[in-house]
Amino acid sequence: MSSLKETLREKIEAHRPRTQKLLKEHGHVVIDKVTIEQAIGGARDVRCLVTDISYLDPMEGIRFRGKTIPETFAALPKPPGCDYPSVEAFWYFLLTGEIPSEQAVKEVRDDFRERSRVPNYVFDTLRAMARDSHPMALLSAAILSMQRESVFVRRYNEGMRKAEYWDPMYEDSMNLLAKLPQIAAYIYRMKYKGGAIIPPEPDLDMGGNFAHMMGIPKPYDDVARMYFILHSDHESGNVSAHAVHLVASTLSDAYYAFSAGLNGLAGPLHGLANQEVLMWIQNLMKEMGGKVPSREELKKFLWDTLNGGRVIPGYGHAVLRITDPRYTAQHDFALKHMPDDPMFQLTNLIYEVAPGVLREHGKAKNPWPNVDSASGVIQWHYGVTQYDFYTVLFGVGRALGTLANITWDRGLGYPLERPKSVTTDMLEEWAAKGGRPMK
Ligand code: CMX
Repeated sequence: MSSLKETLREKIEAHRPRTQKLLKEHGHVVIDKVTIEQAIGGARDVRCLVTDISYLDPMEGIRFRGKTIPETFAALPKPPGCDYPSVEAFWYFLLTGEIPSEQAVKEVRDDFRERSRVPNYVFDTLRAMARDSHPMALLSAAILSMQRESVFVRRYNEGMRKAEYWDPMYEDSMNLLAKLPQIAAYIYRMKYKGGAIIPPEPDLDMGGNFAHMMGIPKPYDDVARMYFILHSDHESGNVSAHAVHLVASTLSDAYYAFSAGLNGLAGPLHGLANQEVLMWIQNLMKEMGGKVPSREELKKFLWDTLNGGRVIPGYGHAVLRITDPRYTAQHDFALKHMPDDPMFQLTNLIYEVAPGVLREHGKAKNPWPNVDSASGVIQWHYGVTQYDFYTVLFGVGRALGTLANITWDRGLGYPLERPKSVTTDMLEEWAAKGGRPMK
């Protein structure tokens, strides 16, 4: 090992106890406006972001524009014969806070259709990438490859006034959203279906068209609508939403910003957890020789995971302290459409056993399932068994919330984001003094 790396290892190991001591003994000490624990611990609960698109209450879950998930599903127009609202209606609602008329939804759908042609170079880019690239890397690269299309960049270079920034951000967001389902479906068919691409069906709504391009019959169109809506937004502090907001705050365009958010979503503590859940369940089934585990066997598997230093994927949350209503919404869908599915039944068994184990383990502040816990099981049921694709579905949905947010960010002239960092020496000095007074 090089002396650089060895020296670095020594430095990190020598530094760790200082950070741990600060957290353990002085975590409550206030420095300016936050505690030492918040400064070191990922800014939990620091109220320093503003959005009106959605709000996450720890004890209730998400509200989109003031509406809970069931209220949102009930209020928005649905395509004929479908149980879930169209993504177009939801996009209108996220952007404006208003329930659109059927005519307004049709206009959004027509607008998306006109913007939906994906440039050929995007497909060339995807095909040129290594076949074993993760689908999230493919999706992020595809988005980035389209940056040259940015209307925002063109208008900015022409000398646009600040009050107009939201307009080309809206245009970029519409252009990106219109193409996203086709790009996602292309990645799926290219990677897992031998490149047998299904062309879009322009007369369908976004959810219907996505199901069609995936090659999966009804009710997968409703699965798509439900997924994209449920995964759209979770206020602004989560990594993907925050990354998009942060990058766009430099006046970077929607392509750069959304690609950055996808890269954050691809982490196992965030969106990739839906893939991890399925891998974890598959490992469990393998260990059980294919049979459904008993409660005791499941309990042991959960403990083995925790004792192996790993997290239980799909459980816990940085803000929520209840079962995630996005989990409940997917559970309700599964109960209606696939009650006898063995994986769904196993998910229910995990729900009965895992919270008790996590409580006994004593670390996770929230022992309840999050959005990622049930989502893979539904995909699996409809034949999408390639679980490394699941986060792409999350990503398509997440575009709705993040793009609505950065359009509003530019509309309200939110500034460049630039929090302040301090050094460990400073923290230790303030800890010794019992705090740093607000200036
Ligand atoms: N299994 C085991 N340990 C867990 C846990 C879980 N499901 N959830 C939290 N913990 C542990 C944390 O790792 C942390 O341990 P350390 O003190 O050793 O670091 C401790 O409990 C406290 O964590 P917390 O305050 O309850 O949770 P955080 O805000 O730090 O992290 C989250 C939140 C989601 C990353 C975490 O619960 C987790 O890792 N869950 C599993 C992965 C997952 O499902 N992620 C998806 C979340 C939803 C999404 O964004 O898509």
